[in-house]
Amino acid sequence: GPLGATPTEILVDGETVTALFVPGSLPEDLRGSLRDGPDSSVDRVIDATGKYVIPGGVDVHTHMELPFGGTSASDTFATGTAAAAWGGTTTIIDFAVQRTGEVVEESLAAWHAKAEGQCAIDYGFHMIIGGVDDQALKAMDYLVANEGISSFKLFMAYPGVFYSDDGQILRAMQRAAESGAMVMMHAENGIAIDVLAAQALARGGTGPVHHGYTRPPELEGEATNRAAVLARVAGNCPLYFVHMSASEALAVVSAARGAGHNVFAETCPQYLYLSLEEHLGAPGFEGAKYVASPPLRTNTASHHDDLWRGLRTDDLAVVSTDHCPFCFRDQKELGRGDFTRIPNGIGTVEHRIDLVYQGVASGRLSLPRWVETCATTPARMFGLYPRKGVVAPGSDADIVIYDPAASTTISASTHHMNLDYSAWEGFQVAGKVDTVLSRGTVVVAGGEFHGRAGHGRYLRRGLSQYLR
Ligand code: DUC
Ligand code: ZN
Ligand code: ZN
Ligand code: ZN
Repeated sequence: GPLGATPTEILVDGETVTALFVPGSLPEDLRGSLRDGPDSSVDRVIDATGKYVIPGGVDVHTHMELPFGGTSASDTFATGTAAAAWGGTTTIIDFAVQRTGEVVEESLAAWHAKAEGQCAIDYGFHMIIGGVDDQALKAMDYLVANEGISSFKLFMAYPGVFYSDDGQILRAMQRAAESGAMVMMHAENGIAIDVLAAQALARGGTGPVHHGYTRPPELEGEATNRAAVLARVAGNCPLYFVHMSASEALAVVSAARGAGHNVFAETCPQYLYLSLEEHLGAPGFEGAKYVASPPLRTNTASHHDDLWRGLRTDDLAVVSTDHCPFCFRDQKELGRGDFTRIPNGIGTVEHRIDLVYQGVASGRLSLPRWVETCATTPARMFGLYPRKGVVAPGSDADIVIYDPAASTTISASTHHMNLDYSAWEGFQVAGKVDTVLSRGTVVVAGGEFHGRAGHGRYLRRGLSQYLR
């Protein structure tokens, strides 16, 4: 194998990995059957010499078909999971949404109806609790015990939409602390942001760049600290910060982790590579392509470098995508003349493994950290390990063969997401997904898609395996 790899032979039976062998140690009867071909007990041999063989990627933050800002995220479960598979991701955890006044179990059923029979790869759900009340709190326990949903997202942003106030957050955290469920937090001070946004519009600041100016990193840092304090007061509630973008927020997580609290965080490729000036601040309405929350950060501070450091030190444990695509032509367009009406989101589910691998290619990240942040740790964090996130006897045969010698250029003209532009247009990528297996079935090989909608199954998850 290439640098840093351990040469290994992997035996798959049906949907499951059954054995790993040090090369040359394969029992003679098996080796004989490999040589003898089709009528032997081994049906197929895939030669991955010179390539990396890694566990299938686990993207724990996607929003297929999310209704948002009067429209819906453009990838369906069918198109989004196929695109994920193309990029070496074999498991997603999507966010089912409960809004104020809705019954949690009914909202969940509606999300199941969207995904059922549509997915090319296995999938699980977190639950967004948009209306924390007595009924929703009770439902949290029910979902943990009966539905395989062990994580709940709350929003400190988006007043009037998904927002929870501090009292609601504290109550949900107390509940989660009792059951061992994870609270996932969107940490931005949405009350202050709405004031800044209204002031910007009143001054005539209507373009996409104002989305960035009105959501300053201090307000991510403040909300992150407030959430960490509330989690502690709630009895050391397990707390996971989604889509961390700012140095100020990471500093809070580093301190909380240093103090031994059950605090974790993820970041996303857009916060590692893209900037407020270059992308959100692109001429005309181009910046709308990069409107997501939290926003891309300034490149005049050290956000990117700090986030890469966090990935190395494990203060950032996971890279997810927050995949939430909206087409430029007919969806981002809704916010021309008023940046607050631009649907928030970027589509990256197909490119996460490649984009994080660039950290390995450039020497910023070790090879094992690439696999940990993209597959192993997300599986452990959300109760899917060792079924997912590892190639080991008994694990699902979700396997990616990655060719470090190949390269690609990302483009909307070649990607598989249902999205009319790419936030990554022209990005030169070292390395390439070669072959992808989902539960023993080859879904991508030789530049062709062999997957099908409905192959993917719903995953019931246990509690996070990182809790103390
Ligand atoms: N952020 C986004 O960019 N899109 C959807 C929801 C969110 O929190
Ligand atoms: Zn969010
Ligand atoms: Zn999200
Ligand atoms: Zn479209």
